[in-house]
Amino acid sequence: MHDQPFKRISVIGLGYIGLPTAAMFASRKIKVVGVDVNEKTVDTINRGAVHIVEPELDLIVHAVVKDDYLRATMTPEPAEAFLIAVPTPFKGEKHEPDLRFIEAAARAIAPVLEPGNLVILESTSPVGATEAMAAWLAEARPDLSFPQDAGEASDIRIAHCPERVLPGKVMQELIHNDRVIGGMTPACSERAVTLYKTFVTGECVVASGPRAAEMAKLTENSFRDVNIAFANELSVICDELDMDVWELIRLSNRHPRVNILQPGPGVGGHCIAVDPWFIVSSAPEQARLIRTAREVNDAKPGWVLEKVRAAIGALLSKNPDWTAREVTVAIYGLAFKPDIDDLRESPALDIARRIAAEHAGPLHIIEPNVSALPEGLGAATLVTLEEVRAEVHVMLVDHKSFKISSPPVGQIVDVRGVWA
Ligand code: SAJ
Repeated sequence: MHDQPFKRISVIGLGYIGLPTAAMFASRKIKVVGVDVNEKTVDTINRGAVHIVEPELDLIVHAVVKDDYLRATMTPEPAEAFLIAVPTPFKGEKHEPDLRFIEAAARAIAPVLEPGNLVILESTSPVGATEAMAAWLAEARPDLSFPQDAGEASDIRIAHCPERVLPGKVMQELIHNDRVIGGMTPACSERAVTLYKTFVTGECVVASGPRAAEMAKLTENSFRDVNIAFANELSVICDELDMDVWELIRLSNRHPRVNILQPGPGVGGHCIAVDPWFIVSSAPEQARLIRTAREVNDAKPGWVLEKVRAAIGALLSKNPDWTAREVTVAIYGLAFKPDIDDLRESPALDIARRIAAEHAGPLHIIEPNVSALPEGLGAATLVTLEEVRAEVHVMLVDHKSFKISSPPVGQIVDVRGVWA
């Protein structure tokens, strides 16, 4: 029974992870019902279009909707497997995880669950979230048995299988990355492996349980955050010592067991700047390094702003008859990382907004991946590389087109080492 193929699955949450995953199953000729609370998202997908930018996704969604393998709806329907891919933000000053979207998804699918169904939590979650989800489902469906009470004999199988794909490479990484599968019982894991094997060519590695899978995902992103914090701290130390951090990291990385990541304007996106807090909030006394890494990375935009202020100040002291009104500042890049159009949780956008709020002169912004500026940038103008005319140049994101540009004349604040 465990290796019977799935004919109909449902993906709850059609965002950056849910939609590509739904499209991938549908491309393997499985009927997929996508569920989302946003009517516009549902309508867009049912037209065969996409509401997010991810290479290859638009073509695949178009094809699977046209061939009737993927359909979106706002109301859950019966299926053999349910994958929950909803956001897990944090809340409050203590950065505590906010599980309300998981709870809402669980309560939404509970009425349509049938014996033999598999429920997978894909959202990056704090340790214990899968068990909490199982408890919400059991509360809503006392007529069904769940693994927390019935073990291997349960009507419903439950597992945590965290997504681990990199924005910009989602469609390839979904297929090729290994998956960590944390079932609540061995039978739950086995059923989940059968599901993912539909399209995953990487290994499906079975963890001891959902808690191990939850913690593994948080650990992966914390590992990266700590490494980036190390690079960001080195960049601040090198600035103090008047040294070139890019040369330093290049030289150190020639050691066979050293691999330092790159400093930048701070850490953005919806994962690496969030997930480490889930570890900190479950073990606040013990997670000292992980917390400090978060603080180091979160402090970087403020440090960059100070550098911009100093560059404007240096220019004004060289030209005593100028005021800040005569100084044009150019900002290179707003996205949260290179070569994407995603501006959400972007430290570059945060820095640009803070400059816009306090600088009296013109602001030029070069962001080749967007066609209009987001709000909060005052009277800033979106210009091309060729159009920039500025006295202060602030390099924040190393987009491909910037890397081949020659260093401009004027005061330079380059936090990506593009013109170094
Ligand atoms: N960054 C640096 N220096 C670096 C690398 C990254 O400053 O050397 C910055 C980026 O500019 C960006 C942030 O870190 O602001 C995060 O970017 P990223 O490319 O490291 O990661 P994400 O957030 O796009 O995706 C991560 C991935 N996790 C790991 O690589 C361990 C991805 O595999 C996860 O699936 C994703 O988080 C997620 O959804 O959790």
